[in-house]
Amino acid sequence: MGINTEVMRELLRVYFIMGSVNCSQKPEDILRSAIKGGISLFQFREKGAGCMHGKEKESLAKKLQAICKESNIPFIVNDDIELAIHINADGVHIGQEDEPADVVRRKIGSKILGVSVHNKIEADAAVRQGADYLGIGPIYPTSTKKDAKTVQGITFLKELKSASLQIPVVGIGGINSKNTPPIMDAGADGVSVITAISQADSPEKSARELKEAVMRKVH
Ligand code: TZP
Ligand code: MG
Repeated sequence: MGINTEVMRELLRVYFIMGSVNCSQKPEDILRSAIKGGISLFQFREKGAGCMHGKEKESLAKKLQAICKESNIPFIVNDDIELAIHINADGVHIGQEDEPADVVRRKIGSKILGVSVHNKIEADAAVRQGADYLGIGPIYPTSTKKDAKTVQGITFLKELKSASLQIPVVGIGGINSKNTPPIMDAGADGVSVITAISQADSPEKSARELKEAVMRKVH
């Protein structure tokens, strides 16, 4: 584990995730606007039909990483551990279909490690294997992730809270500023969103509204 737990909680408040296929404007413009609005963390998730690969993907990653760096927003890479190491990203996010968290932890050293989990067994394993935070979802219906698991609402978040897990947690899936309060009340440290920001007319305004909704409820 690399990062301080309380710092991690703060980074998870408004966690923006995006890849080229999620964007209706230029990804660089969306990211700059989202940063102005107050996002706290960014994940490059280049996935789905028509997504980039190889050098093209690396080039977009570097562009977005440079924008994050200007504003001190940590830059996380989804799934692609090799890319994360190659460009010296601040962390990686993996799911249950990726390499085991302890293997990834050994590869990335003290970089941030996020793991998606769907039940207490997966959560306990991720904690043991060195995760810095857990991603929980889909909380609400989403059309962004085609292979998303069943919608779970806030049930699992509440279960984790009552188990007094110390690890920071973030909700994902169909989240916007209006439906954020129950997620925070259930014990999340923040919300992660794709569509709510990447498809907004004003990513800046959307990020700001998310931040306000989260900050009203920060524990
Ligand atoms: N994992 C669970 S739901 C989801 C991921 C990556 C997609 C979230 O996207 P959106 O657009 O915020 O619902
Ligand atoms: Mg994955």
